[in-house]
Amino acid sequence: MSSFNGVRRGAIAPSSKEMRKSRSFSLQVMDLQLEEEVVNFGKSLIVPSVQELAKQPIINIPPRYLRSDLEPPILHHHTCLSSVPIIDFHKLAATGDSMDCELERLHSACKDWGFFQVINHGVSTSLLEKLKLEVENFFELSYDEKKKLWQEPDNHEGFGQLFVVSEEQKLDWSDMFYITTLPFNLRNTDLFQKLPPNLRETLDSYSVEARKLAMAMLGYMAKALQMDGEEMRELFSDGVQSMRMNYYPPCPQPDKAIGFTPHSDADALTILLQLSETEGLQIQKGGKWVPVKPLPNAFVVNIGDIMEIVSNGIYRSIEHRATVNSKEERLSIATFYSSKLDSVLGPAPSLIGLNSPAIFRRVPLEKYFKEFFARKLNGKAYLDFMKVDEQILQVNKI
Ligand SMILES: O=C(O)CCC(=O)C(=O)O
Repeated sequence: MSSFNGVRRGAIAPSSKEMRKSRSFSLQVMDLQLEEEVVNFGKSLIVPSVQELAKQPIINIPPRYLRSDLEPPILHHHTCLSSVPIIDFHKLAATGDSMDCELERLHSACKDWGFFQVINHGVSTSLLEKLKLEVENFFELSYDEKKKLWQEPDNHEGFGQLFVVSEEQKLDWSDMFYITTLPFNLRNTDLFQKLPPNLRETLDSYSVEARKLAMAMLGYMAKALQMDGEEMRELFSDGVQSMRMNYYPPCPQPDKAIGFTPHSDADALTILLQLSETEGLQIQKGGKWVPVKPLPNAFVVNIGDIMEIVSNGIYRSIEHRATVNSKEERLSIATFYSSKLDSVLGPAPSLIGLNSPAIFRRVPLEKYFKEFFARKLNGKAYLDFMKVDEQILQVNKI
C-alpha cells in the first residue's frame, strides 16, 4: 500500500543562512510559518521490530503473527501457473507496428492482470545497484540507530508497520520504512535529514527516475485507454510519490505467517524493485495466488486503486500479498505514484459517456487518503467504498 503522512503543505522553509539575513526577513518567515499547514494523512500504532524478533532463537512465533484468519492456506509455491506479462519499454517508445503491438500488450496486461514486469525501462543498472546496497545497509543499522528513525505516534513515516489500528490486530512478519519522496515540498525534512547521507542522495536520484518512468507509463496508458492525454498529465504532473522499503526476515513458521497482508494499492501506479531473486510476491488471479518470479533488474508494476478509478474500472487494481520463508530474508522497495495533492479523484471525463457512466465517486485526494489510512488493510474493500451506489447507476440508465 501506499501513501503519505505528516507532510507540510504551503511555504517551503528558507535555509538558516537566509533566515539570518535581516530582522524584517525573519518577521516574514514567521508569517510564512504561521500559514504553513501540516497535512497529516494518518497514523499507525507503534509495533515491535520483527527483524529484532527474528534474531531470537524462537521455534514458535508469537500469537500476534499467527494468521489463521487468512484463507486459503498461505503457501502455494508448488502450484505451477503462468506468470505476469513482460512489457518492453523500448518497444513502447518505438514507432510503427512494434509500438502498436506492445501498446496492445500493455493494455491487456492492465485490464486482465493489473500487474506486469517492465524491462528496458531506462533506469540505469548502476543506480539500481546503488539503491539496493544502500537499502540493505539501512536495514542492517543497529536497532539503536533505527529507533531514531522509528514512526512517531501521530505520523506513520519512518520504520514500523502501516495500518495498525488496534492492539489486538494481527501483524505482518516484516518491518518497513515509509517516506514521502516527491514533490520536494511535501518531504518530511526532519526525517530526510536523519537518513544516512548515501541513502539520501540515492533516493534523490531514484525518486526522479521513478517519477519519469511513472509519467511515461501513464502517458502510454492514456493512449491505450483512448483517454485525453492532457487529462492524465494535468492530474499526475507533480504527483505525490512515496516509497515503502520492505524487510521480510526468515520466519520459523512461514506457513502460519504472512509478510504482507493481502491488499490492493491505494495509489495510481506502484513500481516495485525486488532486491534479490528470492520469491515472495503473489498476486490474486482466477481465485489463486500466483507467485511473481522477479526478473533481474526489471520492475514489477501494478495498477493501483486510483488508476482503477481514473480509468472508470477498465484497468483493475489486483490484490497481492508477500509470503515469507524459513531460510532467506527478502527485501523490496515499492514506489507509489499518485495524483497531485490538490487533485480531485474520479473517472476521467473523456472516458465517461451515455454508455459508460461513472462508476466511482469524485473525492479530493486528501480526503481519499485520510479515509484509507484510518482503516485496517482489507483487500479491495476501500475501492468498493468509492463506488457509486448501484441504485443510482440504475436510475441514471433509465
Ligand atoms: O514485497 C513485496 O513484494 C510486496 C510489497 C507491496 O505489496 C507493497 O509494498 O505495497
